[in-house]
Formats: sequence, C-alpha cells, structure tokens
Amino acid sequence: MALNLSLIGAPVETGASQPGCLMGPDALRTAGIIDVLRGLGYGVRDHGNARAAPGNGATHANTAIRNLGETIAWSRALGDMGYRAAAEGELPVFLGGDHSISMGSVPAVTRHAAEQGREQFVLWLDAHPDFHTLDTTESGNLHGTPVAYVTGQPGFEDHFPPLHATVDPRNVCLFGIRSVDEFERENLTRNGVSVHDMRAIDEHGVPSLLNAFLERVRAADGRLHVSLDVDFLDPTIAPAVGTTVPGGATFREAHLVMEMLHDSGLVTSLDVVELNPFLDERGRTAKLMVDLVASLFGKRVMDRPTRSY
Ligand code: EXY
Ligand code: MN
Ligand code: MN
Ligand code: MN
Repeated sequence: MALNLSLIGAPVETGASQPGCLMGPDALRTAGIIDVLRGLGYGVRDHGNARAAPGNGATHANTAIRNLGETIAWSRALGDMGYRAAAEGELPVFLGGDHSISMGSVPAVTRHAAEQGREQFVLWLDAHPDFHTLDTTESGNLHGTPVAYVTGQPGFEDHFPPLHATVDPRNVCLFGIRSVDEFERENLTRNGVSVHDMRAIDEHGVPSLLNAFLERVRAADGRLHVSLDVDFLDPTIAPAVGTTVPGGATFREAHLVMEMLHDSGLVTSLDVVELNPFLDERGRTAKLMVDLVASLFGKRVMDRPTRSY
C-alpha cells in the first residue's frame, strides 16, 4: 500500500433519496479519521471538501431521475481530483457523500490504472448492486447507478463524462448484496459480474469468497478500488444510512473483510459512502466507519481497545 493517503471530501447527496449525506465527510473527520490514519503511520493529505460546478439543468427521457445535472457536475469534479491524487502516487480515500460519488472516484482511478497498463478491479461492499442505468432506474436516485456507469453500460454516454477506460464487469465483485431489482438481477448475470450475496457469505464465510477474488486481482497484477457503503453493515450496528436492509454484515464480518484487505496489500483506492449523520445515534455509525477504515489500513485486533459504539 502507498504510504501517502489523499482524503477527498465529497459532500454529495444529489444521488440519494433523503438529505443528510452532505454531512458525511465532516462526520468522518469529527469521528477522528485523520488522527487514526496518521496514528497508523500514514502521511495524510486532507484536500478538504470538493466543490462542483452548478448543475447544468440536464434532463432525461426517464423523468424519474433526480438531480441529473448536479450529479454529473460532481462526477466531473471528483473524477478530476481523484485522478490527480492517483497520478501523484497517493492512495485516494473518497469521503462521501452518497454512492453517486463513485461515478467520479472509480473513473478517476480506472483512468490512472489504464495509463499504467494495469487492470482495474472493484470490490463493492453494499446491500445493493447499484447496477441501474439511466433508462432502468425507477426510483430515479442516481446512487443506484454507479456500477452500471463505470462498467460502460449503455445510456450514460450522452450525459455523464466520457470514460477514459471502463472497468471490465468481470472484475467487479459485489459483496454483501441482499436487495436486488429485477433488471439488475438479469443484467448482472449477463455481464458476468461476481455477486456474493449474504446467503453466500452465510454459507461459505468471508474468507473463502474474498480470498478467491483477491487472488484474481493479484494474478492480474491489478489495482483494487474498494467501495464501502454503510448499508453493507447490518442496520443494528450502523443505523446512519437512508437505505437500511436487514441481514447485513456483522461487526466481525466487516472487520474481517477490512483486515484481509489490509493483509493482501492490494488496495489502491477507497470510497466510504452513504453515511447520513442526520440518522446517526451519537455518532456511533461514523465511529464504526472510521474503525473499519482503520482495520483496512492495518489496525489489528490486538491493537484494539474494548469500546462500545
Ligand atoms: N435499487 C434501488 C434503487 O435503484 O433505488 C436502491 C438503490 C440504493 C442504492 C444505495 C446506495 O446503495
Ligand atoms: Mn451503494
Ligand atoms: Mn447500498
Ligand atoms: Mn440517454
């Protein structure tokens, strides 16, 4: 792992159904993310909160879509910032913001990977596949679309920034999934996306499923982007998200994923998304997210004081 981390605040809520994710980056800072990462020995450059140009009023034939122009502007701004951080050799950590921020973060790192002749892989830790296109989303919430955009599914090209490189859908691993819409189900299979739903995690456990994916990344000498949605976690431990789905990852399952990612040495960029501090209980979800990030960057069980959230 690179030793210098670039924190990019992405105060975005245009892709979500309810307001609050705008406060996500500041809540993660308040929960101590910078000190925690510095304490683990990393150089941390906090770029503060990004800003986007005003939305251009873009519209789409699918009139359910909300905040299209604003979300396009965010994807452009974050794409530029993220690319610069990656090109400077830093490891970008995108602090969301709703999951539409990945329409900037993933294209940014994928562009950099392509320029290096490296293959980009994506581990998507989420209750949802986020695989709708602009034409298929019924809710109109664009946080349900980033995996489709970054893998080059049709219909985004007239609207969102052109992709310098797409992510091969077979290099995407969806992990923790438990809420899938009909269109997504069919299209995920057709595109060869790896889907490890909660049933698979119950049955096989985190290690065998995750190790198989990490081995593929290693064999390809790939770069690995991790996108961590708060709703990957069970709502009983992480209530601060607008899209809770019962039956999510437990505290230890989530930490184990992070610990294994750290041990792999493969992670080259990270999103922390969907934290809605307005829905939190005394900051417990924000603190848990920071603790999970700490595990990903090397904090071990033996270093961990007993603490309640
Ligand atoms: N599939 C549903 C929709 O398109 O509205 C739910 C999407 C929720 C997306 C959250 C961020 O992961
Ligand atoms: Mn998501
Ligand atoms: Mn989700
Ligand atoms: Mn179109």
